[in-house]
Amino acid sequence: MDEFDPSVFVPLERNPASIPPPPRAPDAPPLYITSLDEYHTLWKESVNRPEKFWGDIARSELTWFREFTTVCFGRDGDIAWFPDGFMNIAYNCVDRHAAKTPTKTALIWESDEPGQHIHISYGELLKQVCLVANVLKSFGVRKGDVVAIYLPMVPELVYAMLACARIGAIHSVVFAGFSAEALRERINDAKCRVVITADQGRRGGKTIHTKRLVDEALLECRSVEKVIVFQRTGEFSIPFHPTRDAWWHEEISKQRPYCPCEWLSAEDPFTGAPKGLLHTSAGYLLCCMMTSKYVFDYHPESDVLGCMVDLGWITGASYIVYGPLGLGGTSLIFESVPTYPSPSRYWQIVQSHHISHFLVAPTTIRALRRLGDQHVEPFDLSSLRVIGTTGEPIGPDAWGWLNKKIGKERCSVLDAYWQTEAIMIAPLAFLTPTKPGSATLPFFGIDPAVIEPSSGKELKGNSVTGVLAIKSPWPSIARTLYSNHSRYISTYMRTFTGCYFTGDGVTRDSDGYYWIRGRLDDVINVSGHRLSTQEVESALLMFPLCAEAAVVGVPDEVTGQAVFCFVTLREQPNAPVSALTSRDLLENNRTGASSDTLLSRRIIQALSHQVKTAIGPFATPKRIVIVPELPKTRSGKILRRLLRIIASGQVKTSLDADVSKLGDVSTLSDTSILPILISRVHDKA
Ligand code: 6R9
Repeated sequence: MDEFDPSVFVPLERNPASIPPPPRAPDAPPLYITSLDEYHTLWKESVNRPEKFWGDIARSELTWFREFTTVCFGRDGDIAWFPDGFMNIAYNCVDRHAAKTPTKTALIWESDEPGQHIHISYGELLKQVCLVANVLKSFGVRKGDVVAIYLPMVPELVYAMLACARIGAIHSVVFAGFSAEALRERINDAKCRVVITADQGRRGGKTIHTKRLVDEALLECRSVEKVIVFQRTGEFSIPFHPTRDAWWHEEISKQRPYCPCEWLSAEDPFTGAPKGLLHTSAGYLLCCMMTSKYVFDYHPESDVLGCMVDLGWITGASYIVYGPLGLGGTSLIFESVPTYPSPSRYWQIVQSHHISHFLVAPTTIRALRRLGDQHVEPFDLSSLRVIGTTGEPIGPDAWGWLNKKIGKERCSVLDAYWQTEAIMIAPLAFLTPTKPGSATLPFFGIDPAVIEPSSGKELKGNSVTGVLAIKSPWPSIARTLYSNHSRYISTYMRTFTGCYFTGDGVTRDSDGYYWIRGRLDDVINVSGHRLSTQEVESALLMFPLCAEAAVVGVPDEVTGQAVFCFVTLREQPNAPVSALTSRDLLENNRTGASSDTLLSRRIIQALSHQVKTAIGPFATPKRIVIVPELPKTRSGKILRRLLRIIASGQVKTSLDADVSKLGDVSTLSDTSILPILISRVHDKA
């Protein structure tokens, strides 16, 4: 950890006063937790007496086939929660609600084409899940088998996930925009015997040849015996392998619509999450439900949760499926993209489906904000109560836009920090005073420690910066890395003895609020000064024209490493560079016209000055390149690894041989950006 010097994060003079939560509408359902004092009392209990705290909650919130007698067993990464209890996730998410409220809407599906949507009741959901579960059983899928699901965002994807949970199979959901190669890798890693897919997908008005990609992937997947094909578009000319492939609709027509639930141990694995992490049944479900309830103040009787992310990302699994359905609420599944057919699509959906809870990745919000307020203004967003972002720091500017333009200053706007591995730090809606840019206070069961990286000692008290670790065990922590427990222990549990290591830098400010400072591997060493890329990005983002920024370190003969910045610009600037219009800039940017124009030069100078004054002359960027988009994963994380290689000049052309130097680009959401990035770097180098 000696690469990391916490003094690079200088947050304290930027420790703003907290903003009180907005007043609650008179007709809003009552808060679960009514005061900050109550939160503090419960939080203390959750970390001081975790067995009592989680035991009580697990008993009251989950339905058990056989109730546990032991709450927690083991320590330091080798941990089991409720180990002698038996339950089933699908039973908890479907059956128990179908019995009580069979006609209540469980899922709203909004298709790629606006206006086309369906409502699926709990009764119908139970039937569909059972049918798929029986199909899987008929193909020999048993408890512990891994099923790959490569479907577009259709209700059948949720049926398939819950069908797996019902029979104890482990689902590996692969985003249907991933390449054949990425799919193949995931299938082979988990040795899947069955793949569930669709003939084609529709996304943003375009057709995706899903089945064709599966066929390509399966050329080198020995383990797969069956491919179940859901007919999304009904395009019959898709290739069909007579013995291996089976139509979804034909197979379910052979099955009865009830399938008994497998009794699963609370500790049975149920999802192989991305990153190869394994979650177990009861702990994971419980925490999805509890965060939906307490962080988002989600009331299943009346609220509609619209979590606008892919189901292949843990956030989608947790807040499209397991959180809201575990509580018996209504959840939206969205097939399209936020800009189809126009950048108003989200707001249209909020209006027409009366979304109360809107969750999204900050990157999407920054992109929409960049396109201008005119796309938001005509819509009635009065159904919204809570807006949540996760996955990346949201930053005060984008937070402010969400608060003002979307939430109209009457919604709780929450920045939730968590990882695939665990659920961790977030404000409680309508309760925790917010500081834009801070994830605020820990969730129940999370006892954060700020660790001094070189000594590994805990930094007690407030106004400290270091590495974020978690001291106490809690139920939703991922239990292992698939087939590699020793790596799991060494990555997460051994770095700082007795603590779970997050890999993120953190500041606990003078009020005890947590500020996530970015991944520790994103640190640049300029002439011995260690800089966090996030710090430079925040400085760039303070410049009004800058929409997004990604900063990487490149080798430099003099300084060791130098700061290299990629930025995108806003469409509707309210900028001090008054001579420039946003159109000029974007046009200049899009057409690929030489970036060496007066316009871009002036912006680049201003941005450079911004960094210099905000951080110090040593941080002055070596290069700032204006680009139309940044390379991101589906969940909106900037792939700095690719930018680092491109910025260092190792990739000179867009020819295959050169691009292959970038390594695995399968998680990139849009590869068409790569040639543009490469040429922009070489434009002026
Ligand atoms: C849910 C998810 C985890 C990493 C995490 C951190 C970053 C997530 C954040 C945040 C700042 C937030 N991260 N939420 N950084 N503020 N509110 O994203 O899981 O894909 O595993 O990523 O994302 O760096 O360590 P995952």
